Order: sequence, then C-alpha cells, then structure tokens
Amino acid sequence: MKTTEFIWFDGKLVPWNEAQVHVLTHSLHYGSAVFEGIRAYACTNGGSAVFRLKEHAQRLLNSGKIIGLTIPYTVEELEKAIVDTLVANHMPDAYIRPLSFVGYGEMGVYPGNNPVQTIVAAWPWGAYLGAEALEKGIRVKTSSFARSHVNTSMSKAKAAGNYINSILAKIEAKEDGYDEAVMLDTNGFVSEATGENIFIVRDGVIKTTPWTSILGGITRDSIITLGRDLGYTVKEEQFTRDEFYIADEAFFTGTAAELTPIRELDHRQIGEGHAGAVTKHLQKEFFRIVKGENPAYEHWLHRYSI
Ligand code: PPE
Repeated sequence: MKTTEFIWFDGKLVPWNEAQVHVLTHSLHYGSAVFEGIRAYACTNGGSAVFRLKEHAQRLLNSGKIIGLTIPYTVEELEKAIVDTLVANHMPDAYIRPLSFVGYGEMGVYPGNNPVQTIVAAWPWGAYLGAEALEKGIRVKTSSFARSHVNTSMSKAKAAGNYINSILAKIEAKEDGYDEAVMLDTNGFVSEATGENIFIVRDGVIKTTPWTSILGGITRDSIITLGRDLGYTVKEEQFTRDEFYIADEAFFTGTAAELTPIRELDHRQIGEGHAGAVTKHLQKEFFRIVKGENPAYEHWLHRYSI
C-alpha cells in the first residue's frame, strides 16, 4: 500500500512505522473493533473537502455503541483528529481510516477493562474496483454466503468482525472470476455487497435495499437524497435477485467504490451492459458535489487547506 508520514494514535501524530500494537491486542483476536472509511477530495475551485465528515464521525460512535465499545471522543474531537491527520500528511485528497479497538490487557472474549484505543490513518486510494470500473461497470455474482441475519451480527455497526462475512464472499467472487459479490439476506432478498450498498433502476424508478441487514451507507444516503433532488422516484424497498436480473441499470455505492456501475450479474447482462443514463447522471452529479462544484450541497463538505 501507499504509506504516508503520520498516523494519529490516541491523540498524538506518530510516524507511520511506529503506529504499532501488541500481538495480544483483544481486537486482533476477536474482531472487537469499529472503523470508518471516509474520502477527502481536492476541490475544483481550490482547497480540499472531507465528504460528510460529521456523519462518518457520528457513525463511528454509533458503531461503538452498538458493539459495546465506548470511544472516549466527541464528534468534534474526531473531526479535528481527521483533519489534523490530513494536514500533517499534506494530503489534498485521501482515503481516511479511523479505527477504534480494544487493546492489550486481559485475554478472553469479555473485553473487560482493556483500553479502548483509536487511530486515524490516511493514504491515497484510487478507484476501489479498478480504474475502468467507474466507467465501464463490473461483473458480479450472487454469493453462496448469506449476509448475516439481522440478529446475528449487528450490520448497522461498521465492526471489524462483521467483515469475515464480507471476506468469505469476496474471496469466492474473485476466485470465480468476478469483481464483487452480491449478498442476499437470510430471507433471500438482495442485501448489500462486501463493501458497498446496492441500487437498481427499472422503468425510471430507483430502488435500494431498506436499512435492514445492511450498513447504512453514507454514499447510499447521499444518492437517495441526490436522486430525489434530481426528480427521480427513489424507493427503499426489498427486491429479489430475479428483479435485479431484469433491471435496466444497477450500481454499487460506497466511500471506496464511490458510484460503480454493474454490467453483469450471474452471467445476465444488466440493461445494455454498460453504465446506463440514470447511473451516469447520478455519478456525474455525485462527483461534482464531492469536488465542491455544487453550492447546494456545500453543507456536506468539511473544507480544509493544507
Ligand atoms: N456496506 C458495507 C458492508 C460497507 O463496508 C460499506 C463501506 C458500505 C456498505 C457503504 O458505506 P459508505 O461508505 O458509508 O457509503 N465500505 C468501506 C470499506 C471498504 C474496504 O474495502 O475497506 C468503504 O467504502 O470505505
């Protein structure tokens, strides 16, 4: 991976190579960590902006609350830690990874009085699903692994342990020659991908999975709002894989994946087999917003300069 100079670690900026923990760190053994993925973009008219920083900081705290991990910072303190990390590393754009975890102390599933530690790292991360994906779209398969039942893993928490389910599906999809996996919930409805939310478009109507077995994606929320503002009907409604097969268009949303079109699911071409008109429209407007080109969405941007 591409490294940077500093990582924010429990309130201090430390050199990248010195941001280390003990091998008996609780979260390394039991997945008891929560994290965020955030992007900052260089803006067209100068300066930079972190996209929806407040919502990401709040989601980190919410994830902690869900899994019983008390993060000793406020939203504002987390926002400052993130901006300080970007400035210290002179980064006009970045992928940002805050992580709170249960540190070294007692072993055993019960986290007890082990310390809760927090880091913020940032590094350059290009198109998550490949350079061509954003334009041409990707090939995906329905996973043989179901997304966890709503009462098994707490999917609304962006918790490290939840990602075993994602890793299983991702390895299977890649080994079978696909770019990404579509996961179904335990009732058989389309849930989400290993690190993205899912949207389909049919007869001009945009549909996405309701906030049930999925992570409440901040990109998902942005696209729902943007779609409605642009005059589209956007429904949060369950749908099945066969409805997905006959969609005119489909795409993934996520901080890392941004808005990635899907051109094929389970060897069925989706629509015309490339990014459709609605997808392209949303993608174009999304990128204008994150780069500070649309004043109507300025409230989603946390401006900073390096
Ligand atoms: N679902 C899952 C399971 C998920 O991990 C993500 C983000 C989303 C939905 C979309 O959420 P949002 O980024 O708020 O729109 N996945 C992160 C991790 C990717 C990784 O490989 O690491 C991300 O995109 O940052």
